[in-house]
Amino acid sequence: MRWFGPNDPVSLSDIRQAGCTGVVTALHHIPVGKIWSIEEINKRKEQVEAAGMTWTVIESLPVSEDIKKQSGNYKQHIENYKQSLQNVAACGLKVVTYNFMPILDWMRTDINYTMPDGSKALRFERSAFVAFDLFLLKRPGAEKDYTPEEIRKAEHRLKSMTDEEEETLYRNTLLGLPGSEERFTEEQILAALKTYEGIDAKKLKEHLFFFLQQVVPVAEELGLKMAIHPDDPPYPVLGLPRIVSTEQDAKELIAAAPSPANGLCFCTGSYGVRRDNDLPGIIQRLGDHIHFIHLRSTKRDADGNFFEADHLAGDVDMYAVIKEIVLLMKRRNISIPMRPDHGHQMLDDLHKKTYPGYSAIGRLRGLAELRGLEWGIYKSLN
Ligand code: DNO
Repeated sequence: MRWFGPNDPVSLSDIRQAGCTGVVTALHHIPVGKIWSIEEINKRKEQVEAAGMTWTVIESLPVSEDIKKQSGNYKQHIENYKQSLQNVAACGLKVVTYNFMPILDWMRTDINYTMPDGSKALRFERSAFVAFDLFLLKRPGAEKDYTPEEIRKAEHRLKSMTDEEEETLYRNTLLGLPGSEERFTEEQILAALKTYEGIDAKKLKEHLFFFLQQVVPVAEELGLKMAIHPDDPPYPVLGLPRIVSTEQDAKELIAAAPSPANGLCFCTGSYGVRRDNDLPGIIQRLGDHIHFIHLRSTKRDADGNFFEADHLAGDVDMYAVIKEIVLLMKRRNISIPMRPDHGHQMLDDLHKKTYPGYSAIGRLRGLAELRGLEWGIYKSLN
């Protein structure tokens, strides 16, 4: 399971009782672009080990905005990234997750979507998002990104919202970074968006490939595996390019710096939002480059909305996915780290304050179901 560090309301002991043998975590307190020191890495590692678990997967060693834009201090930041890789390898860590999404990480419009059973899920509602972009954020030029029909629906949606709902939508959409409570102000986000003017998908890919060509040889030498998390949702948002959304994107980034160290965090919840992503097929074709797996399922509809479903429900065929993973692990003769991604807020957790998607009990349910599925498939193949 993921652990956000000492400030996480879910403790290491809770995670261990869920049946986990390891956690994935990161040094969230170190500013993006700065070096992770051996001392800080070891401190975290010792905390995890003292709780009877291991830490081998980092989620995430973040890539700075300067690196994504090739602006300002990006060369220094790449050098710092390489140094951090040296340090994490020296401490015995194995997999480095990162992403290349401009400015924002994952995005949802609703973090309290009530499921029929009373639990709460994360949801992306297209009309609410368009209403946010056009009428709350008032992003210059936003109308160009939407059809007249979408704009009409967004107007209608806005009219149905109370002031409080507007504020909540604003807060949810700009929540940005898992593990932090911070959110962008309107001025900050508009200013940040402006700095991406002139950076289209082609350019952003060039920047990603340049970054990979610098860091992948270092990772390979150190025996580390790099695992890029896909875009969530897997398409452009707020006029920003998104370049890790499809199998084709994944193939291109692997080809840009060919190495066993250059790989993917295969997030079924993110890739799975697109109907054109064939998840079991991606595992078959790109399996040698899958170094870390997030298991989650979403349910989409024809209007472009989706919510996070139960781990074994929704649009992801979890049986087919896990079967491919089990076959892949047999073929490669390794155990690929994986975790239940997100979970519904349920039972006692409904009354607690937790990071959106990362309450304990919903993830425990996901973990239990996924582990059972994996075990059953594994047994049936032996
Ligand atoms: C969301 C997570 C992502 C992921 C980063 C990896 O819950 O899956 O925020 O950690 O994109 O860099």
